[in-house]
Amino acid sequence: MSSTLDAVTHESPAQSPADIAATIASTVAAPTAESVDQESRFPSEVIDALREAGMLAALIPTEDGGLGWSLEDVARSVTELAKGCSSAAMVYAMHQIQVACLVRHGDNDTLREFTRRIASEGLLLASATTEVGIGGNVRNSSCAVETDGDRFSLTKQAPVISYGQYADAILATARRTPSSPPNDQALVLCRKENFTLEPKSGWDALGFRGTCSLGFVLTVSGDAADVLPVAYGDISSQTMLPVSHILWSSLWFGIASAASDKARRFVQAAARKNPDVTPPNALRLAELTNVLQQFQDLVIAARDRYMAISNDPSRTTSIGFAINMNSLKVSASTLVVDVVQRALLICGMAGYANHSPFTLGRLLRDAYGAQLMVNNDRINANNAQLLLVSRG
Ligand SMILES: Cc1cc2nc3c(=O)[nH]c(=O)nc-3n(C[C@@H](O)[C@H](O)[C@H](O)COP(=O)(O)OP(=O)(O)OC[C@H]3O[C@@H](n4cnc5c(N)ncnc54)[C@H](O)[C@@H]3O)c2cc1C
Repeated sequence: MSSTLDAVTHESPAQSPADIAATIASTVAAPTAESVDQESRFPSEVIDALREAGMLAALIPTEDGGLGWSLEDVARSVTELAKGCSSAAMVYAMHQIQVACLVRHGDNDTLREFTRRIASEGLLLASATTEVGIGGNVRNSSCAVETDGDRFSLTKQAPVISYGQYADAILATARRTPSSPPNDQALVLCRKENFTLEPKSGWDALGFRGTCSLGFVLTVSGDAADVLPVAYGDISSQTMLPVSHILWSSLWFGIASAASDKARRFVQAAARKNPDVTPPNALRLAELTNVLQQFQDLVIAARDRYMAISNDPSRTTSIGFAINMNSLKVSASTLVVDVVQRALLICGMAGYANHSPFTLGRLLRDAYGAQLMVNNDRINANNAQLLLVSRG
């Protein structure tokens, strides 16, 4: 690994998780972001750097070999990484979402041993929750786990598995048995040595091009202990959904911060050229800053709300909390586009040009993905149902 990173992780132990992530963002992620985007390639340098720093095991308790970081530490790290490369930050965030589920719900010896392997071997986890024919309705599955004695098998038509071919394991949703209804789901640990991925679609997308989110047929068979014992509905409401929405929102805030930073530098450069006049777009920068502040406060408040109750299932499964977490996702995914667009208006052609220090093209393209990662229409439709029975 680079000497810069060694200096961060070994010679400066007092650095905060966000500082370590910021160093990786500026020394590894930012310099490779353009090639990751242009070539639509996996950000392997960044993931290697995170692995080297032990950060793939950030959420794993220290007694199991992890860093024992809090969700706040990881959320701040995701924000910092996104300032350098949103695709790399998304890979990191999606991995941490799966780790959070295993740490909280991987409640048998086999799964706990695998969690320790994530820490000792720096394993990377991916996710297959969406399904062909089901779309983003992730609380329903069509495929089913088939169990025979102490073995299971599963075949899933997955329209998108981000970085699936680079993952050491994939957590997939499925009906718990072939006779289960679509919403009686299990979460299944699919280990690389047990699965095959047959590519079904490529990934040449508008944004998040480095997530390599191809479609696959996932075929897996393994030890039945790799099927998480807890109902997926509980895993989703207590961990997967809140952690996803918090880490994604933290990431989108990082994209917005990077755009805001370009706009600020653009306005300051204009001010330096003509010190006697306040540049007209300084007012737009002030307006952008108001929105960015609102965005940051939204993300921090939601994160703190979850952290305060995350060990209390009676509260994380409440209707009010589900509405809160859904609203966070819809608001943050909309705000990120708003902020980057404002930055574009401020920077003008310098932001519109692809090869300028103020270019905003990649950030804007990445920002538009936010509203589709579980479509906001589906999330609002879910909230609409919940509000019919909410007591406020
Ligand atoms: C960068 C990126 C990475 C991703 N990585 C992964 C991954 O690793 N693993 C994974 O499983 N998935 C992943 N996804 C996909 C997942 O987030 C998508 O939500 C999912 O695939 C649905 O895709 P869709 O938009 O085609 O379908 P839909 O969710 O069906 O949406 C399509 C359209 O149908 C409308 N619609 C359909 N039904 C309803 C309804 N009942 N209520 C409201 N609106 C409805 C929506 O408004 C929308 O306009 C990723 C997506 C992105 C953008």
